[in-house]
Parts: sequence; C-alpha cells; structure tokens
Amino acid sequence: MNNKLKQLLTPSLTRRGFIKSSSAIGGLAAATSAISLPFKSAQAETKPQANDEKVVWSACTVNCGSRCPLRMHVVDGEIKWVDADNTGKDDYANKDVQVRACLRGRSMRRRVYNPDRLKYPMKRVGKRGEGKFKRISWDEAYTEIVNSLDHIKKQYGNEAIYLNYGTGTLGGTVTKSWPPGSTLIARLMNLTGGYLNHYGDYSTAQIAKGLSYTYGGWANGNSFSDTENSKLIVQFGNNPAETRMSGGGLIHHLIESKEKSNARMIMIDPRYNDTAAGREDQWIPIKPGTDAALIAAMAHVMIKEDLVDQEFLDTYCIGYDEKTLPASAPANSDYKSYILGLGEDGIEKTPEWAAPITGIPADIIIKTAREIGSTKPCAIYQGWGLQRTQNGEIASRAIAMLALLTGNLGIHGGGSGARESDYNIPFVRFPTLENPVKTAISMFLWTDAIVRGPEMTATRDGVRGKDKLDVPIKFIWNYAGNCVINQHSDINRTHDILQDDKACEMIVVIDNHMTSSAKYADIILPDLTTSEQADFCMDGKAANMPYFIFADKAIEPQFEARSIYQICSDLAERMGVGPAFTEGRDQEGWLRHLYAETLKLDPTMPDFETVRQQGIVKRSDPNGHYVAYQAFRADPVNNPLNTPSGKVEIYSEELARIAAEWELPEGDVIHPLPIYVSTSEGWDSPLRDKYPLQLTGFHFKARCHSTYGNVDVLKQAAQQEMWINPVDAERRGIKNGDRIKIFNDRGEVRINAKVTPRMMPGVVALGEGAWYAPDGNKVDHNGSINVLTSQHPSPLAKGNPQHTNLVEVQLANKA
Ligand SMILES: Nc1nc2c(c(=O)[nH]1)N[C@H]1C(S)=C(S)[C@@H](COP(=O)(O)OP(=O)(O)OC[C@H]3O[C@@H](n4cnc5c(=O)[nH]c(N)nc54)[C@H](O)[C@@H]3O)O[C@H]1N2
Ligand SMILES: Nc1nc2c(c(=O)[nH]1)N[C@H]1C(S)=C(S)[C@@H](COP(=O)(O)OP(=O)(O)OC[C@H]3O[C@@H](n4cnc5c(=O)[nH]c(N)nc54)[C@H](O)[C@@H]3O)O[C@H]1N2
Ligand code: SF4
Ligand SMILES: [Mo]
Repeated sequence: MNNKLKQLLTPSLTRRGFIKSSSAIGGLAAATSAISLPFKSAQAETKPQANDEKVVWSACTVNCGSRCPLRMHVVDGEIKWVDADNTGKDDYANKDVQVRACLRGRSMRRRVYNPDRLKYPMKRVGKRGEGKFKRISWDEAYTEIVNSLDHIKKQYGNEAIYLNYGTGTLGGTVTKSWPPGSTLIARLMNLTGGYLNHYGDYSTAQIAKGLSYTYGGWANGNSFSDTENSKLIVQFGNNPAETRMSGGGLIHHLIESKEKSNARMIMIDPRYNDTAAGREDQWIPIKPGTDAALIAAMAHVMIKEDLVDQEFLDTYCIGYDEKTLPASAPANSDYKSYILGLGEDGIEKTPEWAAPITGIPADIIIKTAREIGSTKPCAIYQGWGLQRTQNGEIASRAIAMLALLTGNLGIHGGGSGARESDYNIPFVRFPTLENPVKTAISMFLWTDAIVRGPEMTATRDGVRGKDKLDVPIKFIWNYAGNCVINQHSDINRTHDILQDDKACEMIVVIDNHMTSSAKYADIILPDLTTSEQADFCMDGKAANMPYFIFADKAIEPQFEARSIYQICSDLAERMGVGPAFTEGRDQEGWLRHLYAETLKLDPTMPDFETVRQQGIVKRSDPNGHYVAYQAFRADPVNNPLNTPSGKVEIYSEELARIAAEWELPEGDVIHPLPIYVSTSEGWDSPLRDKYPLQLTGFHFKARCHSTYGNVDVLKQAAQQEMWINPVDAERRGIKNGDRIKIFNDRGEVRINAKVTPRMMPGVVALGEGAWYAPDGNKVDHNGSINVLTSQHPSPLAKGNPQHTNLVEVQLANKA
C-alpha cells in the first residue's frame, strides 16, 4: 500500500464512535435514515480550508436498485471525504426529495483508495484461482486479447465468445455493465462478428419468466407511495429496508405512506427482516419455497367462505373456474378444482394440509385469509428472494393469485402481487449495434456451456435463437462482475470447471479490485472507478420521483487504470474497426451527443452545462402514484394485456404446451396453473436426514452483492454472520458469536453464528456476497454462501436457485 493510501485508510478505522454507533444498524432506522456518517464528522476535524477544496458531483452506480449522487470533496487531487445530495427536501410527498446515499456510497473513498485496487494490466502465471499474476503493459494485454479472439473466432466462430453477467456499474451510461447488449464490449464485438448472448438475470429470472405468463411481459406492481391508499399491506419476502435502503428512498415511501393510511402490514418471510423490524403488525415465518402452499390454503378459505371476487375473476381472468377455462384444457384443470381437490392430484388444499408444509399453524392461515379477503384495498407485494429458488417461477405466479382472488388488481391501494414499480425518465443510451450472433443461453448456464455447450438444446436447456448450441464457450469477457466465482452457484464446481484452461481458453476480467473472479482471469485489465471519469447515471428506484445524475470526473485516473471506453476503443483500433467504434468521439463527446439526443425526447430538460453543474436532475411521475394494470382494469377490451388471450392467465395454454414439450429432470415441474410444488432440496426432501437445515440467503446492508465487501468500516458496522434460531443452536451446542461450520456435499463455509429468534427454526440464513476466502482445503472462512448453493437450474427460466439449499451446521472446533 502506498503511503498516501495508508494515511487515508487507517485513521478513520479507529476513530472513536464509529464502530459503536454504526453497529446499532440492526435497527433499520439507523441504516436508512439520513445517516450522517460518523466519519463525515470525524473527517471534519481534519477538513481543510474551503478554498483548497473543490466539490465534484459523482455517483454510486452499483446494482442495489438505487443510484445515489455523491459529492466528492477533493483536495490536491485526492478525495478527502464524501457527502450526499444537498438538494431537495426530507418529505416524500414532495417531488423534490433528497436522494441520500447510504453508508456504502458514503464510503466510496475507501473503494477508490482500497488496497485491493488493480493498478496495471496483469497476466496469469499460476493456476486459475491461485491469484498469481505478472504485470504486463497495456500493449501486451491488448495483443494477448486480440490474438486469442482471432484464434477462437477462426476455430469456433463468434458463438464461442461470451459476455458474462456483471452489474458492478449498472447505473452508468458509457460504463453500463449489463445487460450484455448495452455494454461497450457488445459494441466492440458486434463490429467484429458478435458474441453469445444471455437472457435472464440473477435477480429476477424466475419471476420475470413466471409472471410473464400470467400478465404478459414484465409484471409491475403499484408504487410504494400508493400504499397511502391501502388498508392492508401484505409483503412476501420483500425487504426494502435493506434492498432499497437509500437513494430514491423506496423504504421511506413505504413507511410514510403507511403512516398516512395507517394500514396494517403483514410480513411473510422465514427471517424477521429489517423492513418488519418493529413496524410490521404481524410477522408470519414461512419455510422457504412453500409460499404457494400458503396461497393455496388461503384460496381454500376464501372459496369456502365466499370471500372470492367472482365477478373480477370472470371478467378479467382465464382459468379460475371451468367457466373461463380454455377449450384445450382438460376437465377439472381449473384453479378452483385444484384448490378443492377435484383436479389431477385429488388433494383438497385445506389449511390443515398447508400447515405442515409451510410451518404456519392452520388457525393463522385461516385468520390471515379472512383478513386479506375482507380488507380492501389490499396491497400485495413480493420481493425477489422467494423466486431465487428452484421452484421460483411457479411460486411467483402463485402469489399473484392472492391479488386476483381478491380483485385487488389495477386499483389504488391494491396491487398485482408483483414487486413495487416506479417511473423512469427516458434517456438515450449508448448505441451498441446489432449482434450478428442470434443465440442466447440463460445467464445461469454459462458453466454448463463451457463443459457441454454442443449438447445444450432449446427444449432441455432453454437455448434461444437456435435449436442447440454449436460450440462451447471458449472466451469470456467479464466486465464489472463477480459471477465468475463469488456470485455464481456452487463455487467448488465452477472452480473445477475453470481449472481446465483448454476448455474455456481465455477469461478477461475488467474490474477495479482483485476480486475472487479476478483471481480466475487469464488477463486482468484495471478499470477506472466512477470517480475517475464522467458519465450519466440513472435508473434509481424512486417511486414517483425519477432522476438522473451527472457524475463528473473528481480525480485523475489512479495508477495505470483506463476507462472502459478507452479500452474498447484501443482494442477496436487493433481489430481494424477503430473509427466505426468511436465515430470520432471521445467519452465526453459521446456524453454530449447522447444528451443532445435525449433533449430531443424532452426539450424541457436543462442543458448539458447546467446538468454538469447541478449534478442531479429530478422529475416526477405525471400520473402521481403508479397503479399497475390500471388501464386494463378500467377497460379490458380496449386495453388488453400482452398475454395470448389478452386477459390475466391463471391457466396458461402456452405453459401447458411447454410442459408437454420440454425435457425436464425428475422432480422439476412446469405447470399451466400456479400450483404448489416442492424442490429437491426443500423441507420434505429425503436429503434432510443428512442435511436437516434449509439455508436461505438475503441481500445484505453491508454490501451490494460483493461490491463494498472489502471496505473495513462497513464490515465492522454490519458483520457477516449466519442467522440461526436458538432452538437449532442449542441442539448443536452453539452460542451467539461462536465460530461454526456450515456444510453440505458441495462445500464448507466458516463464519460466526448469530443466534436469534429473528430466524425461524429449521432454517438458517447467510447474507449473500461475502468475499470468498478459501483455505488450501477449499473451506471458505468468510461466510461466502455460494460455496453451498446449487447449479440445478429452475425448470422454466433456467434461473439460479440460490435460496434452495440444505445444510448442516456444527461448532467449528468439533471434529
Ligand atoms: N447465493 C446468492 N448468490 C447471488 C444472489 C443471491 O441472492 N444469493 N444474488 C444474485 C443477484 S440478484 C445478482 S444481481 C448477482 C450480482 O452479481 P454481480 O453483478 O457479479 O455483482 P457484484 O458482486 O456486486 O460484482 C460487481 C463487480 O463489479 C466491480 N465493479 C464495481 N464498480 C466497477 C467499475 O466502475 N468498473 C468495473 N470494471 N468494475 C466495477 C466490483 O468490484 C465487483 O467485482 O449476484 C447473484 N448471486
Ligand atoms: N443492501 C443491498 N441492497 C440490495 C442488494 C444488495 O446486495 N445489498 N442487491 C440488489 C439486487 S441486485 C437485487 S436483485 C435486490 C434483491 O431483492 P430481493 O431478492 O427481494 O432480496 P432478498 O434479500 O434476496 O430477498 C428478500 C427477502 O426474501 C426472503 N425470502 C427468502 N426465501 C423466501 C421464501 O421462500 N419465502 C418468503 N416469503 N420469503 C423468502 C429473505 O429472507 C429476504 O428477507 O436487492 C437489491 N438491493
Ligand atoms: S449502495 Fe445504493 S443506496 Fe447506497 S449509495 Fe450506492 S446507490 Fe445509493
Ligand atoms: Mo440482482
């Protein structure tokens, strides 16, 4: 570490007050309110005179769902401290809300000047994963990459070149890192023959696919601000206090709107999450992967007690009962028959049936069904944790049933059962040109495509654009992503696959830090951080106040790092497409060009110079609160949905066809109805004899996935621990704070235990994203959950089932 770095990093770590005040973060308020970061005031002690200092607008562009402006206080070319938005008000009804950065963004200085920072291009000299590299020049790095691309294109064609998932700088425009087709790497590859694309994402693969059959396309929910019109709010595994904790302030919209309506809030989650944290009215712990059974049993109560909105179901939906069942469907294949036990399984979905499945007592299921069935309007939301599972598609569809049975769709205060939505400003993006290669795989199956690419087919593996893949993946571009290892399932499996460098021949990682994925690279290219370049940043979730940020260059590029624009332009030059890539513009030229194009869409926006100077531009949703499917509800004939029937499809003929045609492994289910199905690693799996605990994951306030995971003060403020119920802990002799090992057939992780009644018995949980820290025996010592997760894709979306796992837990010192 250089001396400057040392000076910047060490003092604040030990500054009084910091650790103490921030470790109270378990209380949500501390984490979400406008935290004046202790090191801000601490920094103030050494704060230089104002005349030495310039303040530059920058941003945090990670994939937390928010985007926050940061005001970099720069002295002598160094960021001395970081401040947040200082415009707007602290009132969420107002259309000029202050977009406040959370603790993570405010610690940006520690990411920019982190000892893990990549300084120059490097080439691997050890085995993949060993982390042994030698420094090379940019010229050498470019030559290696171009030669490898040439060779792979000649031998396998462009379909062998893959752009891996990476959301490290999702909020950028020039620097945008995902979807692959929106990145500068795509532009480079499209000018030189194209690349193998991917569809779906690690966030929402299952719900996006599942609910598209119900509602047609991506399913929206009402904005959180609209809960001011609700009488009851029901949240299935939705935790905005951690996952939408700052920025546009979705959690504040929820809290303030709920205060206005005084609506009761029910939280259904195996974990007593931070959004509940004292402001819920009822917490219903549920076994992971069983929400659909709870819904079925509540439907049973509603049908038996005449609480179903029959008129709504008759008018707007297909397949609730035999009246609206499509002609192609077999008799008794409607939803009502399924619930009443008249369908193919012959089981009546009573609360007594659901109780042992869900872990929720029958009387609570009955009371909850009565309350939801008789309180209108009722807002029903689901987060995405419950669909990041092996049966996620069908589970997400099941939750929508609750909104449909009760006729809450398309009305103020109601909802669709999808996650809350918001409104965005249209903005012209970097043109990336057309990909000549039309083939795409699920983002989750890239390791399979390395090992068995040509065996992967459309009906077995969800290959799109062609019946099958022709070639395996041979070259991986990995830009601003940690999915090569850390964020992808089954780390030990991935490790083994990547050991063979004759299989995937070249991995190029472009990052700021020496992450675990970077350790698997053949060539590492050091990128600039957001602080070292100018870009527009946007798409922050903000209910009804969309905004974008002009993040300017606060400091000079550090070490030998280069921008993604420069890297791609340099490579384009060497590949003979330089002028076509740049069109004669530099990065600033492109920003001005894109903004000029955007102004054509909305001439009322301020000019470029004004935006640069004011940093943030805010707008408001012209319609006020967002109500999903409002037009369809008002006039379903003239505003049909995008489904084949134009209606809400409870029974989907398209899914019936897919279920008949696709080849699925034993136990995987695709079904035309949103029925309950279990998983191969669920509460009722025979594997529980060996691994009795269900392990689920959650997105954690100390990090955005793995990003910020190497910032010491954040690690101390909210520590990585495995949550376990006192009953399960006591049985294993585990006390709060004990070092434990968590293991299954896929691997072993060590971390400390958080023994807490906030976790339901039989289930344990780990925050996802901790930096993988293996010892020589492949045991992780940092609580990296993906050592334990499975590569078994979900049936329909071929998505990541990272919350469906069985494990056992023991004290670490036990043999
Ligand atoms: N077990 C489990 N696994 C999960 C999940 C889960 O719930 N459970 N969640 C999944 C989900 S929803 C997602 S979205 C994925 C996220 O997976 P990723 O998209 O891989 O997200 P990060 O781990 O944040 O990795 C982002 C990388 O970008 C780098 N980066 C940040 N800023 C910049 C920059 O300006 N330039 C460059 N070049 N690099 C930069 C960071 O250093 C980091 O290495 O993880 C998935 N993995
Ligand atoms: N601080 C922070 N914020 C983030 C991120 C981050 O890493 N850190 N990541 C961002 C990204 S990319 C995404 S995709 C979103 C993710 O947003 P989500 O996917 O909604 O977040 P999760 O924490 O994975 O899951 C939400 C809740 O679901 C619960 N849950 C898990 N399984 C089940 C189940 O079977 N049933 C029920 N009812 N509940 C269940 C979990 O306990 C958790 O409390 O968050 C975004 N926001
Ligand atoms: S991590 Fe998210 S909420 Fe926090 S500062 Fe960055 S963009 Fe804002
Ligand atoms: Mo995500």
